[in-house]
Amino acid sequence: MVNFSLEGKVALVTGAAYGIGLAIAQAYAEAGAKVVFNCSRQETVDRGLKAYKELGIDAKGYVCDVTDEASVKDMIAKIEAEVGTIDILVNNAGIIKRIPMTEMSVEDFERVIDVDLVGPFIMSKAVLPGMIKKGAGKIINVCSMMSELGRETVSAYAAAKGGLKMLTRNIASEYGEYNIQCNGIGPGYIATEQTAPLREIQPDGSRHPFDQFIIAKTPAARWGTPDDLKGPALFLASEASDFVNGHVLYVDGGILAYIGKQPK
Ligand code: NAP
Ligand code: GCO
Repeated sequence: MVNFSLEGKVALVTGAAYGIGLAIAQAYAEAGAKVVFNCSRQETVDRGLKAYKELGIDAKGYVCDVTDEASVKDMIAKIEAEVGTIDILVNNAGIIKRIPMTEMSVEDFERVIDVDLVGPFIMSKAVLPGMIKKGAGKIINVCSMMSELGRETVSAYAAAKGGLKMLTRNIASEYGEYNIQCNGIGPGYIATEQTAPLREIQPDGSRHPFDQFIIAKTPAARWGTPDDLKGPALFLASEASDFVNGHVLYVDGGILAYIGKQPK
């Protein structure tokens, strides 16, 4: 029987206090993994610990900014001492700044690149030695529609997520011989706090124009939910995907396949 179990595995999901990361971590816990997570702020870690407790999951949380290599190294050492070698890393932590490029500061551009691209590099570099020593590992990078497509106001985010797709392929290329698989998961438009501004009900009670746009661009005719990521993320973390490497699995309701609803 195909093995989707994560019994005995240690899974680190960055930024998993809520949203997509929490859903992925919940799926891993339900499959038997020991879940650990980190956020850059204590209050977010506390919010996450409360959420895991309410789900009946014994998760451990750490305050760690994925762009701070010294803090990341310290966190990985603590996890290895307190929990065990990390078998599964999900680079989920991410930010977005929606600013027209000509109005975006270099500082804002660089911060998005740091969190969404340099962070996954730092995190992956920190966990790879343990995976090599163990002779197995899974690294899953949370990519995006913007790994494939551009749109107004998200230049930094698209550059980061496009780079993350290629970092995924490079980790797969460089470490595949150690039985380490690195793949991406590419959510479509998912209803989380990050996309809440794009779904705000308008003063006249109508749906946000962008909300209506995404519904028309999605064959499934709906926004995704974090729960839609659970199955694909479990597949990529389990032995079931041991010969899948350097792939980005898009979970987008069909957006990337669809030109958009034609006018009636
Ligand atoms: P979210 O609701 O904004 O949550 C982001 C999480 O990342 C928070 O827990 C946040 O906590 C943490 N975080 C942010 N910066 C961090 C840092 N420097 N170090 C450590 N943790 C950090 O995001 P989401 O919508 O669930 O998205 C999760 C991932 O999926 C992101 O990579 C996003 O780009 C990607 N994605 C989202 C969608 C979507 O439609 N929602 C679609 C495709 C891809 P702190 O602020 O306390 O650090
Ligand atoms: C945006 C959205 C998207 C989603 C996601 C799509 O402003 O276009 O935030 O970028 O977050 O990345 O896959």
